[in-house]
Amino acid sequence: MEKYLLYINGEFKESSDKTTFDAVNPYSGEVFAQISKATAEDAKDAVRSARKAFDSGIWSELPRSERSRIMKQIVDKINENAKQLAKLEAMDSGSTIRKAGEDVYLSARSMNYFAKMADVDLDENIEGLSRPGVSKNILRREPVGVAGLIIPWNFPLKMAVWKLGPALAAGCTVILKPAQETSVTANELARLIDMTDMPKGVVNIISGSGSIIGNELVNNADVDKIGFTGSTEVGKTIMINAAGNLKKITLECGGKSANIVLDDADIDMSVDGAVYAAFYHQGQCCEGGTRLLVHEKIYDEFIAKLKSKVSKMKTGDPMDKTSDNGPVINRKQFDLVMNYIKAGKEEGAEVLTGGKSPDESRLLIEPTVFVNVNNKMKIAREEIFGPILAVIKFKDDEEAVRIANDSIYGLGGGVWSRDDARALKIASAMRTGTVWINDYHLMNDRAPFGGYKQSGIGREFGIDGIKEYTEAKHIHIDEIKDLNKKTWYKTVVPD
Ligand code: TAP
Repeated sequence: MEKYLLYINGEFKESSDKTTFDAVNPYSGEVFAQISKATAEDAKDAVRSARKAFDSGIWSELPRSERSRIMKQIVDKINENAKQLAKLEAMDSGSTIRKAGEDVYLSARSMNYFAKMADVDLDENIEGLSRPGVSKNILRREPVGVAGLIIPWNFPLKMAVWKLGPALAAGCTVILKPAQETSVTANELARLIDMTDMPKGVVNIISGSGSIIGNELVNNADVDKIGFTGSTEVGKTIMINAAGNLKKITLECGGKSANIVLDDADIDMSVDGAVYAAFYHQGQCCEGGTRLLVHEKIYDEFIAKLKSKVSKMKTGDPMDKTSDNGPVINRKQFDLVMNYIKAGKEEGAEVLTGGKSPDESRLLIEPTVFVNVNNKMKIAREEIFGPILAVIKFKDDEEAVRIANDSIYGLGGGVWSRDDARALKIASAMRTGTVWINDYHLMNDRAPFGGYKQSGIGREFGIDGIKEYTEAKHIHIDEIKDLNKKTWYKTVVPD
């Protein structure tokens, strides 16, 4: 059986107490790998390694082009190993193999974007400041330092790349901690990175418990920044604990996004889009369109087509290329999702289709659509992270926006309409980080992604995402070299 070790300071090692945990296939229940479980001491060791590497300048002072070249080697390694990575990702996370293949492709694409960005000078000359004509003002973007990167289980490889890419492009050194549920592809990534010219200590990858090693990264004074993706609940804990040395934090947290179908939408297209928005990766998707708002004028036709489409989805073995819906991640998540189905019924919502488990032992849950939902119900307010869609009827655009914004979250959202101007007006009124018009889920490496309200703090992707791993430094250079010509300050007293 494959055994993965901790990757610290360019070396693979057992955890200090030699403990391991199992990688379990959620569909088959099979244990297919063992992973060294880092202790708090190992996490401290990884921080020391990253700190030393950062302070030595082996990465931050490397010419940008060289950092970019090494990051492109990671892209090549991901591409060369795409098939194996996709297979492992599907085995570890329960992702359908179709989605896992796409995830690997997108991971390579995103890393390639960040590799290119590593070679882009983000410094700026600022005009019109201080003493015009006699001073030069430079804005430098310097790496924030050592970054602790903590990620969840739903998109393991993609999340690892989305965190490593901007941090490395900015010149930071890192400690990456994958979720215990899905640590395999991050550990594979450690092996691939080790084959590149990445200097020792720049990238450290350790697996283990969030409350032990994640907590150590958050509390350790030698870590300058935490990049976190996960639940809002843990995000809040991190925010409190990071206050110790006033760490910079980026939090990408939960969501309950509204997907709005207007009365002028192409019905067949928006039905397909609504299914994709809600049930992608068994609904275990932070930006998923889990509240579907449908205009009353098209409601009946739309719902009939939605029922027909969802009831034909194939739930089963994620390794089968024809499966649309695989298992949820673990027993705890299975029970939680089934409890939400129960709660939906108890609150008076009606199951349009689904609602059962075709095979509990394989953690399968049918894609489930609830109708007769109102926005006060639990299934409309709380993030479920499972294949559950809540459909709400609305009468006009104003009401749709009001319902969409009536949420503690603000991560994603969609608008389906043939009228771009009308859709854009609604998109602008939605208090959320991303809105797709006549589409869903599509990420753009150049466009910022992140949450309003309790969906998070900060942004990933694009220049905004890289800036999250930098400190802005202003350097003022005065051109006057003669003391007699200096005027330190001029008091302007109003008459
Ligand atoms: P969490 O339970 O929040 O776990 C996320 C990560 O934090 C895991 O690596 C976890 O470690 C670690 N962790 C747990 N407690 C910690 C602590 N006290 N200090 C530091 N780290 C700690 O989330 P999850 O269940 O894995 O993922 C689902 C959640 O992620 C959903 O709410 C979803 O919306 C959110 N999510 C958000 C986004 C974006 S981009 N906004 C994307 C994907 C997912 P262990 O679990 O290994 O112990």
